Amino acid sequence: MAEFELTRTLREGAGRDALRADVLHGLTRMPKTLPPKWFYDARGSELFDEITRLPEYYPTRAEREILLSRASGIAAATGARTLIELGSGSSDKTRHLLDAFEGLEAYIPVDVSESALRGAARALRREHPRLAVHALVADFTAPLALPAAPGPRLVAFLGGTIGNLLPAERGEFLASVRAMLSPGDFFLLGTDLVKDERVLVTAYDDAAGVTARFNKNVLSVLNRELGADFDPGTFEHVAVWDKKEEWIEMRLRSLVEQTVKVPALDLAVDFAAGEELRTEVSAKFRQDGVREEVRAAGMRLTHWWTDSQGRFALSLSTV
Ligand code: AVJ
Repeated sequence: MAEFELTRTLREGAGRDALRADVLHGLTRMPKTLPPKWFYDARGSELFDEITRLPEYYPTRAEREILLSRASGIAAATGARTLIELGSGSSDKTRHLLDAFEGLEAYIPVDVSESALRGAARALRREHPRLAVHALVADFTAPLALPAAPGPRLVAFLGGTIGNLLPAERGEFLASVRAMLSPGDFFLLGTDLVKDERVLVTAYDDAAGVTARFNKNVLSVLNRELGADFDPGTFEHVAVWDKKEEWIEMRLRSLVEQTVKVPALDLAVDFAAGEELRTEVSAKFRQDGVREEVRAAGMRLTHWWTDSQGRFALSLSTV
């Protein structure tokens, strides 16, 4: 029997309230912003999946190369009996780890999407019948109450998603990861690395226009969830490299002067022609920066692995 436990820590309607608060805050300030987490409705998740298969979008393949080549090294370095994965989604990347972790007893996937968690937990229990799976429906950017599980424990945050947090949010996030760890536990982090500007911009502005559709999809989310009347056709996709911050910014540029209504918030939002709405930052890292950020959160970097082309890194830290 492919059984697993599932714990919900999100109260009913929490997602709706958070979306309303984010949209109200982001669309009434200058410059306008929206947090990237609202990209991922069913359609957005599909489009992101398509992005990971684009020739221009290297991070997924680069991280997979490291996971496949280093899984047994990570297992040996940590001796983990429990794997906790933050933002686990479909748990696709985790499979590369699970196959190498012979001593693993428990897997705790954490995600806001209950449907993704159920699908992943069911499949993993089928492939690893002796593994205890306890799925946690939770927002990992808030402090987590984890189920009891045997140590050493490895907390993993893969995919470079840490780059979607702003520096202050990153500090808070790393501090909350630190709070989950006991002595002997580890933190495995995936980070995309600073590289040639053209390679970076192209990864976020692909020739087939998939990333443009992914970016504009957030407007459809606002239309559906808040009754807004965004016309995605009146916005264009923009990807720029901010040299100073060392992050990619995705924006939506209004092609015309227009007013958009958001009835659920009793809001009318004016856009000037050419005005840009920031929808995502995707920070790129260097080893020194990651070491310093984990240190500031009370952890110590012990391992640093990159793919053969030096585009992406997995790092291991401990307390
Ligand atoms: C969610 C961090 C993997 O920032 O690269 C892909 C999201 N945005 N293309 C990233 C994304 C545009 C992605 N991650």
